[in-house]
Amino acid sequence: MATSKPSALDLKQDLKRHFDLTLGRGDTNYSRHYLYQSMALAVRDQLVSRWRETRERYRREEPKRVSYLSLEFLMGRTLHNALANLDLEDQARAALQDYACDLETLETEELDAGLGNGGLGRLAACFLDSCATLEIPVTGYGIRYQFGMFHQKIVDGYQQEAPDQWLRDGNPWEVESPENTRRVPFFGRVVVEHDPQGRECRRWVGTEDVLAIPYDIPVPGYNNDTVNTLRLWKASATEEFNLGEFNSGSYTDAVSKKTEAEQITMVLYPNDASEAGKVLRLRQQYFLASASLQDILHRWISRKGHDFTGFAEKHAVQLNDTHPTIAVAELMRLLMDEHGLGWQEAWALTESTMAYTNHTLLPEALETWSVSLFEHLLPRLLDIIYEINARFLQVVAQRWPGDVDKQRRLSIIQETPERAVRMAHLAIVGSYSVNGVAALHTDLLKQGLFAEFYALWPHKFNNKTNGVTPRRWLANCNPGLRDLITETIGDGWIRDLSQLDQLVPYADDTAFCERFMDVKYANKQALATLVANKTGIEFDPSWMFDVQVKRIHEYKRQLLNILHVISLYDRIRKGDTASMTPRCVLIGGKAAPGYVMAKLIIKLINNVAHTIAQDEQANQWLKVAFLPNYNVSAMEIICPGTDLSEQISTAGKEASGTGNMKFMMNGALTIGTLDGANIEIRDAVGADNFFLFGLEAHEVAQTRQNYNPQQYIEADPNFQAVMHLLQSGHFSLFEPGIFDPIIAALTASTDPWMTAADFSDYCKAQEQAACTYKDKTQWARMAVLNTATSGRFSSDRTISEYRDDIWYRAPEAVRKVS
Ligand code: 26V
Repeated sequence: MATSKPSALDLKQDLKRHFDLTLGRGDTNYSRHYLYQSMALAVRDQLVSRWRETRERYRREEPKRVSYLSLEFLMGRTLHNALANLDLEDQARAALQDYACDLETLETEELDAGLGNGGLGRLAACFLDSCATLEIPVTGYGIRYQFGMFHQKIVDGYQQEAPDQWLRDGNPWEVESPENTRRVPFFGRVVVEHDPQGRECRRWVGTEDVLAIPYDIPVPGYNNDTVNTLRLWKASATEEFNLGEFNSGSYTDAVSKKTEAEQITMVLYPNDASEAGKVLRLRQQYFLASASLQDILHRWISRKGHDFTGFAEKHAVQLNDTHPTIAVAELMRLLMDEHGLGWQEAWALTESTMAYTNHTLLPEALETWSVSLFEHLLPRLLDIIYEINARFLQVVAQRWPGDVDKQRRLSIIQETPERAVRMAHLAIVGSYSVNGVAALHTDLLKQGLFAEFYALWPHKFNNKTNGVTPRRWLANCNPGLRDLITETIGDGWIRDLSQLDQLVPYADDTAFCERFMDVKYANKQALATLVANKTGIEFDPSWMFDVQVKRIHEYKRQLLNILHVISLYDRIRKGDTASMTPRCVLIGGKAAPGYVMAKLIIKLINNVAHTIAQDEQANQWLKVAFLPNYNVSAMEIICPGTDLSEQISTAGKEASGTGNMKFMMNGALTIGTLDGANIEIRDAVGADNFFLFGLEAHEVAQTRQNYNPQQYIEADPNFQAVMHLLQSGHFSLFEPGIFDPIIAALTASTDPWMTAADFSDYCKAQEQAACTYKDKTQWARMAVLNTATSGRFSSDRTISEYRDDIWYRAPEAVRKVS
């Protein structure tokens, strides 16, 4: 490291100074909370000089910059990651010696930054870590939500939502940067004017503006001197609200407008399953896109003036799903209306700058915004979208002359049931790269959802299989395994995860396998403690730990999991335990507050867990717990302590999955369908080391043609017994009929998730897993092989591919023809 590291004494002095002076706590009040704050400030001090140097280096060297635009960054906690990346853990421990508090305990004082829903938001956070580690000049742009993902409580088995007050005690990791405030217009109308050369030009007037104030969060690379930036925007009312209207007598109107402006960044939308369609959500999207693009353009103009030659060679903007896609039209607006470029020039620049990542195939999650809403909120942007569409439809007409239906299908504007802007179409038309997040997902995009775009522009489409950061998801969350691996193959794997393949031979080394399983056992003890503390249910670490944690959604099929649990329960009641393996089943995840079926599934899981907990006999073999408020920090305890990872979505529905990768790295075996990245996980570890079941994506489509769930139930006595228990109200004795909607969905010929079709095969695979678990040597071998072959699923690999194929693709390839 070029920047010198502080000694233990330096850090100790900094800690004391912040405790005594910055926070003014003296030495009488050693509350853990203030101690955490002081440590965070002391560590932040260590980041700031590297942060400044990184900014200066980028300014000097002028590398191509990447802006990662995302409505979500699910960062979790920061302190441990910062200490580990700066290699200051030992110093921090030493600094704490006088304070009767160990580092691990101190770290739990930090609240998670839960600024995301699930996979998409956590992926953005993993990507930032990899970009800083690979020293790529990437800035994350997002929203500083006052309330992140809601806090989930379970009351009588039902999910209850409470606000997430993560900023309550302040946030030591952010630095407000008011000098970089931007102004974002809304509402108003468009007028046509003529410039001095007599050319027609449009002006957006009468707007109600909102200020965007940036808060910067440092993103340190692993053991290098790079500190990148995550810039989160907060909405604030403009001065005019305060001065103009306040003084003109409309005091209350002014105040309500002020709060309306500040609403924009108040709360994260908690539905990741279907689009919200709410005006506030569109305001958030435009707010982020506009403020971020103004930021990017400001830096360019302050150095190069209004000559945009070479801009696209120096900038790439990655759109994390369609959420920030209004950026395509906003960049056009800024370049034309604010900086005087003509359409051609502005478009050439826009479409060689933007790149779009798709994260879902589910039609209900594809965003459309009604034209009338657009017209009202962003009239100038709608104008521009119409023009983009008109020019695009000419390209379509040239390629497929006379095919009006094709034009209708490809149009950025949907006509029925209401006129609406299709954000995915805008993203594809406006980007030089379109990528999916796992091989199967990208194939399905090319052959299904976006087939006609693929026919038009095959060169735009590419795959980037997701990954997760091995720092947070192995080295930091599993120190026992980290040390064992490092002792065995050195520590190069932390930067280059492919080196884990050197562990493959150790799968047949008895001593290594024993140590590997000892680490697993200790991690299971820690997980059992978490489960006991949060649910009161006691997990026995010698039993198999079978875990499914992720958002609750029908396509992820937590229902299939609990049906299997019911079948085990039924077997125990019937005394069929001779070949049984005792297991602890853990399920966790949040349901979107308006998603009735997902919430009912949570209730079913809780009722089944409760029934089993009450049953002495069942308890000899089976424990079931629903972990409330699953989040990033919970996963850091869960994945190291898991034996069996449940990745059981209906094939073709899970774009990639990333939890599957975290479990694999930490030596869990997967039971899963051929969906998303599961396919690549199975290819990497070998079919023998993966419990496969279920229909494949193409079979799902076929079977759907004349699907009859009853037929699957009748063919399997085990399934009949499960349905009988459910239908008889066994799990809802005091609330008769509450699970009827679940039974109806499961047995409907229209069930899109085809749970019944996969049930029997799933139980078979579970049986095989249970059987394998009894053979400790065999299981250990398979677990080691999972860790050893997980190298490909590092986000460092993913980000190297984004860097080489998308962000730094040769300019001539970037400047695509249209
Ligand atoms: C969708 C929507 C719809 C509108 C309302 C707000 C909202 C918020 C988030 C989303 C995201 C849905 C897409 C998503 O999270 N996809 C997940 O992305 C992961 C990272 O690529 C991937 O591993 C998961 O398979 C995929 O479901």
